[in-house]
Amino acid sequence: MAPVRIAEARVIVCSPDRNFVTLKLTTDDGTVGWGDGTLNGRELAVASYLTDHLSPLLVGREAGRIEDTWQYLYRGAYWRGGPVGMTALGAVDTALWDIKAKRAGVPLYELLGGRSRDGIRVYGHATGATIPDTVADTRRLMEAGFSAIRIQTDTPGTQGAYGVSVPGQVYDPSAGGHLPQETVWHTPSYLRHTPTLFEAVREELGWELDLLHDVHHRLSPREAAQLGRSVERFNPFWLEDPTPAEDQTAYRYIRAQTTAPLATGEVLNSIWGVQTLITERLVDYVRATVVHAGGVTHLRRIFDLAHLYGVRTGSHGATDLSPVSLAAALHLDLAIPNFGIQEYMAHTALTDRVFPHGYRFADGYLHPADEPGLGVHLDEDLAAHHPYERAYLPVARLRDGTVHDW
Ligand code: CS2
Ligand code: MG
Repeated sequence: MAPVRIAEARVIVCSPDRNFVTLKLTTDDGTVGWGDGTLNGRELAVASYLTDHLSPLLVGREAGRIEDTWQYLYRGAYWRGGPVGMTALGAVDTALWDIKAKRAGVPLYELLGGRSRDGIRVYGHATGATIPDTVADTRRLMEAGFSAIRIQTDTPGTQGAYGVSVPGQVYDPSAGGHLPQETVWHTPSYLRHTPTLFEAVREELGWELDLLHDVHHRLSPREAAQLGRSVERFNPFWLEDPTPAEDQTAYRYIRAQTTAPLATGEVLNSIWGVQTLITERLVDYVRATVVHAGGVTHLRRIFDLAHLYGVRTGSHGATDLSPVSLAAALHLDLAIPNFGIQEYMAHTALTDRVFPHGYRFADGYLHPADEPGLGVHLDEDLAAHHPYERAYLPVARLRDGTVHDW
């Protein structure tokens, strides 16, 4: 029987409330596979990498040779890795796994070892301009069924602390317009304020709830150690990205100074980028994702390495990762032995309409679709009504104007 081959590779860039890059692979027997290629603020770089460089290599290839295609595109680039290349490769890999599962007539998780759990525990996002606002938002999410909640609040003395959304709106830091929004950051204010946020939530809502917090790359190792020590008594589930993640050895210092659990990896895109963090047990959770870390194939490798060292998963799942990426993440999360938790920042209703999907939220858990493949697709007719709009992530500056990590 002749192998099924890729007949068409198409990239759709659309903006249903925010920009997404989606790869559609179609085989010569008509099977369609979908992949997310969204890189927030640099979307068109991935779209071009896919359209201008990878698509000509994909048409005619056997769709079932996923590993061979991964190695061919990764090593064949010579200039391997990096966020753009690994996001493009992630889109191809995810689409090929979608095709393979559809042709096998099973949900993707069945090809990844089957269910290791019934559902995927997720964490929600409580935000507020003030601590009372964040406490109230945390209570709202508890009542919605979340047992793990990330808490973020504005910090007096700063302008635009990370993670605080406009009340009633889905959090999305990418502002439209022709230049990035600029925010003002002040670390001493943040180090003073954050423990009081944890204290207020614990006092008001108790100790059962798992509390997460995203530092978002903004501290030095010493400052991160100080923050860790100051919140240890509130039993955090994790402190995320305490320092810029690419300096993996900074975590040696932080780890030695505090028992606060640590999580990082959302901006890292290969097993080599998390190798030290995992093999030296410098983190408790690795946050790499399907879309930015080379797809299902490579992310599984990262998770298996993490399993060897007692590190659990906690994949990134913000609104700038499309429902295609989230759907794929859920299948992997369902099968791996060292699942920790999955980030779930619900998309807007419009995004959900443009990306019809079968995954569903219930009582603090997400459940992947049980249909063959990923259980998600892009409604191309609807998507065509929402064209790309240039958008950037913000840039942070210190009070003296120095550019800082946003
Ligand atoms: C954040 C993200 O969800 C998170 O943990 O770090 O919201 C991140 O800021 C965005 O994905 C950047 O595009
Ligand atoms: Mg984060």
